[in-house]
Amino acid sequence: MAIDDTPAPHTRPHAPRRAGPPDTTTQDEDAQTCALMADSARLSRRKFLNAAGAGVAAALAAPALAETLADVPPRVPGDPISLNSKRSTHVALARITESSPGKLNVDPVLAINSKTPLDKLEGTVTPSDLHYERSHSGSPDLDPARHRLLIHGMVRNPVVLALPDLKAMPSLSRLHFMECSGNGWANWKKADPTLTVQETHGLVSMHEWAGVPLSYLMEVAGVDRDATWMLAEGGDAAGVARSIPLTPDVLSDVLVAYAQNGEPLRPAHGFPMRLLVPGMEGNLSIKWLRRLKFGKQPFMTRWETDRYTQLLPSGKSRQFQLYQEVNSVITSPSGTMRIERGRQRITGLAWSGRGKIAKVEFSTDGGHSWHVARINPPVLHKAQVRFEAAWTWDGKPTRIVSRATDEKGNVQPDRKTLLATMGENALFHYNAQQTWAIDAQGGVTNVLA
Ligand SMILES: Nc1nc2c(c(=O)[nH]1)N[C@H]1C(S)=C(S)[C@@H](COP(=O)(O)O)O[C@H]1N2
Ligand SMILES: [Mo]
Repeated sequence: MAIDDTPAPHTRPHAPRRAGPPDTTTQDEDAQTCALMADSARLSRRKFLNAAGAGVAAALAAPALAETLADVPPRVPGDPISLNSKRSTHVALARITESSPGKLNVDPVLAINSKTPLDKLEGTVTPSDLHYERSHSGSPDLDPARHRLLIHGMVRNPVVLALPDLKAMPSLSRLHFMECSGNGWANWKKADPTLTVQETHGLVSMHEWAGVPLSYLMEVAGVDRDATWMLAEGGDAAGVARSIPLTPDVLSDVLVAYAQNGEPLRPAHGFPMRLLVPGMEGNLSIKWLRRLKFGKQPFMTRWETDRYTQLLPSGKSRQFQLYQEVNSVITSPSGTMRIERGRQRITGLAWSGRGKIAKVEFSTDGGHSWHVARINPPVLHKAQVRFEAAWTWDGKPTRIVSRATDEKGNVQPDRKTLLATMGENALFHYNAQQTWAIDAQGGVTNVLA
């Protein structure tokens, strides 16, 4: 199987649509063309890197394009200027609902979450309306004029802040991923071959968040130096509340956010304010935030004595498994897609709650041999990166898989390694390498390695 690591051209490399007589190219000719294109792309790699575009020219040069736009529709007057731009009518993007691990597309009334369409997105930033949602008791639409944030406990000056108070404080904006600890949970025990990557991995999203650093609020309230834990509580009916250890990592990264992707938070994501705890399980990022309490030990809410504990093979439960460990997934080709023989653009996302992504590798032979994928900059702290690689599929059944490494040297485990320590009873923090099988017809399915 031929591998080349040159960036894929931004064209459909395989049999572009031609004007004029019907396309009589056979599959074999196409395969040869693709091999030629791959060769010329490889040859021109240095040129491509020096001057963007050389690889594209090489790819375009192979099957001649007809020099006419005769079959392109005529120009027509457009819609009037609008107050909110809509997606193209040719584009369908939506989250999907889930009621329990792998039970998908349920009536929204029964759903506990909805998942991001990772298979249909590009780059790294998730549009706000497609950010996955996990709400334990619905999404209240709070009145910002009446909402307050109380900061108390081991502090010198307890304070009650309204939204304008927060907005008057120094702010920061940062790009961070957010991931539910349940992401990947459908694959703990078995691999349903009908699942898409949205269904297996859609409980992760990435945004630009803006708000006030926690460390600043701690100064305002005069938090006692001996405080080591913080309780964060939401204003929703369930009153989701979590204890967060005041580690250096937390003190430097946590925000009380009021904006997401440039606009005020949307109600489903915590309007008018939420905690953002980068790199840690999503449930710590308390939405509709109304209380921060400082103390010397965890507050032992039911969310951490029961709900978010992790059942180990020994039958004991682990409490406070907070970090979202290094992870990656190939988003294309991925579950239920169909590929054609020839040149492919393999692409996906990688992220780590421990810091920056250092490397992403991919395998097109089920993990026997690995190649380094190209990472699109910027590579940011606790942020997703997009990786890409060019691959020529020879039409034989195989398996593709990715593996990320973070700057701390953590390597995404394969399934066997993860299960060796966690067993199969665990529900959260499934970050095993994701394998997609490709059959002789080019059909792509979710499998366990
Ligand atoms: N108050 C409150 N905060 C909450 C939740 C909730 O139900 N209520 N869900 C948590 C969980 S489990 C996750 S994964 C994230 C999801 O945030 P999102 O819905 O904006 O994606 O919010 C967390 N914060
Ligand atoms: Mo979650």
